[in-house]
Amino acid sequence: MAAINAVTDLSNVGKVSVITLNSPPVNALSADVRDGLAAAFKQAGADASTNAIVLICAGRTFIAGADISEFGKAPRGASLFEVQTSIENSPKPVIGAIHGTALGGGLEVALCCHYRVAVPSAKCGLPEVHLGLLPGAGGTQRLPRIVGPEKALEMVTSGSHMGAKQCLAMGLVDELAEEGKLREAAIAFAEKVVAEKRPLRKVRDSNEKVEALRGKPEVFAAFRKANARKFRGFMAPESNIKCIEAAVNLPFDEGLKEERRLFTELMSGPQSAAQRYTFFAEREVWKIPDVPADTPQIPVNTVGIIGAGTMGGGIAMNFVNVGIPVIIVETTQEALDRGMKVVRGNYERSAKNGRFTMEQVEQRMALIKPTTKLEDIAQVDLVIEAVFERMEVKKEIFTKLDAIMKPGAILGTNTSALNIDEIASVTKRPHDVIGLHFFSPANVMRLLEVVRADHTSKPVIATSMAIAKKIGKIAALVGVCPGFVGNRILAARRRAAEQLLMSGTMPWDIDRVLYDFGFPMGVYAMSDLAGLDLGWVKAESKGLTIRDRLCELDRRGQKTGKGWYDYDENRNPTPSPVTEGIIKEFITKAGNTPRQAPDDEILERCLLPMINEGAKILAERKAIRASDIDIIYQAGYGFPAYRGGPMFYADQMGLDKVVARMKHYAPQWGADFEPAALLAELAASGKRFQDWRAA
Ligand code: TC6
Repeated sequence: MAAINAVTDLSNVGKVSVITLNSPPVNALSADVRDGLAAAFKQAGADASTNAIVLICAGRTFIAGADISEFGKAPRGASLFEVQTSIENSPKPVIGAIHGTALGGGLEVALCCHYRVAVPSAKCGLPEVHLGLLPGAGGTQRLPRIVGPEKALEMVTSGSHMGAKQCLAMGLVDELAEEGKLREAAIAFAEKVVAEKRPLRKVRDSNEKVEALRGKPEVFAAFRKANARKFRGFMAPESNIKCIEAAVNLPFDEGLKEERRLFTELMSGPQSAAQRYTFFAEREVWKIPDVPADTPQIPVNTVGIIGAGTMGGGIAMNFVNVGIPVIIVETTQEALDRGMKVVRGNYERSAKNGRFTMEQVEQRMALIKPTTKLEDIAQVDLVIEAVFERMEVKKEIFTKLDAIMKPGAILGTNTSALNIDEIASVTKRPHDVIGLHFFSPANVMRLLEVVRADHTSKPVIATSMAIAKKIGKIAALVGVCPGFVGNRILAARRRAAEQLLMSGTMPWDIDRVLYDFGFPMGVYAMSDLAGLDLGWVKAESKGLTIRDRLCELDRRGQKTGKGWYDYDENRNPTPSPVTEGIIKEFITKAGNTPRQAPDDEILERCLLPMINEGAKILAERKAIRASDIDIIYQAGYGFPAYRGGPMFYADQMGLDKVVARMKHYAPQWGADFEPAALLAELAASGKRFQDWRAA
């Protein structure tokens, strides 16, 4: 085997040249890889002793795409286009040998090979849309020529990974190889191609499938319409669709030009910058500076959950979904039965929607053991308390847990706001106590805030993060403070919205601006969904707040058909004159002169306090890094992915401008607009949140 460069080897097996890439972790198309490929194809093409070429990768995967960390930097080395051209125009047949994942630029390279062989576990896809991009190396022009424009539309706009068998059926792969025998199979396939004198098949020349859709714009119109809600606010899906349209309507080279134009537009825009940032943020969030990856973990084979309410039931589903048995405890048989019925109902609904079979529903239900005896959970490895938010109740439960749980069990609480140090203080093992803050509905929402208390041990933290990954969540480690990270920032936005309301801006105007910004719903629509009566006690209500008055009128949200908004029978909201009347009364009583804030002011006054609160959280070390806050906001609160999160949004705005706008509002709107020390400091030194790390 001859080394072409540090990441590329070339060897001959009989009459086949084998080019092997080895650039861990994922063989991304870095400058070195491109240089290596360009040189290797040149050398193999000129080698008179071989008549075919196999391209294969070492390590866990085929090429997983362009090197995302190179985006936005000055170009170096051979271009991807050069590499692709040398493959496609090779005088000898080139066979791509795929294992792991052929993604993005990786699949685009494979599409330039004349043939493709894959192991059954391999996956192919064009996930660029998740990075706010489109496959900019011919993928949008070649893919529809193989799989057809309709399937290509679906693949490029969803970014989904297709299994090898599916790829074989679609013609994306020509042959499946036995698992673990890819190299031999690809070489044998190459020999067969030569023996049978098969042509140097170029995908670019195959026009039948794209031409079949020419003159049928209605197919694209229908696709756009069917996906309008899913694509709302994102630029990349529309650009991907336009590229497939170009593949259908233009000759190949013209289509490539259009693809390049749209790719460049996306690459230089703010959305892709946010989505690329998110890609790395989602990986960084698992890394905890003082809890290294080799921290010992506690095996978690059984879980106990206290409370069979909406939260407890939803949490239980996460574990049984991955085959971990759960014991769920309630105080009364009725509450237990009710909770189990809700869980069963959720599963049966999924079965009805075809997500799994009734047999699987029964298998999952069989993994949940309901009980009214707390002692039944004494031997579980992890217990999660999910009862209502009262400190006395939580303390009572943790005192009991301390008495009965086996040594070393992890004691988790799902509190969303209470002081976990105080809860832990009633036990003799505060090092085993941790917050596991799931978001409702717990079986659906991706986010888990893992809350580290003063004495939580490192193995307990490492295990909690690992278990979160196992159950498919994205976890962020946060510290104890009121509301932790997510709800604390949400409270800041809520205070800002209340100020807007009390100065004459109506809830539906605030919500409209937040929705247009990209949130799935605004402050008041969310309050209607959650129920205005959360924490409201009828007997104690004295009509002192707008919420009291609304609840007193039984305007308790969607569930009573009215809240901040009025709802029709399909739960469509309309602004409510009753709510407006009550708000105006309160404004008058407070002596305020009503003024409708313009949209840009509404947005700034909602977002700036969130950013400021985020800065305080970082300074207090309640979050490890700004990008963790952004992950929390995307995964738990619907912050639009194409804006990155509140902290990235601030970075993009420029922290000096953030500070200037806050100072503009501070004299009138108070403390939430006084720039936090860290924010002021970063702004003054021209720095960004994303570069800040705790000293
Ligand atoms: C494209 O191709 C555009 C082409 C047009 C050109 C004109 N670049 O996810 P993991 C790193 S766009 C750089 O934990 P897994 C990752 O940061 C690209 N780095 O592993 C992590 O680093 P860390 C289209 C990358 O086994 C490490 O590798 N392709 C890239 O759970 C391991 O990653 C994609 O969007 C990259 N492309 O999943 C695919 N990929 O250890 C993106 C990964 O320092 N990648 N890294 O934290 C993936 O979806 C997954 O990484 C995976 C492996 C499925 C390949």
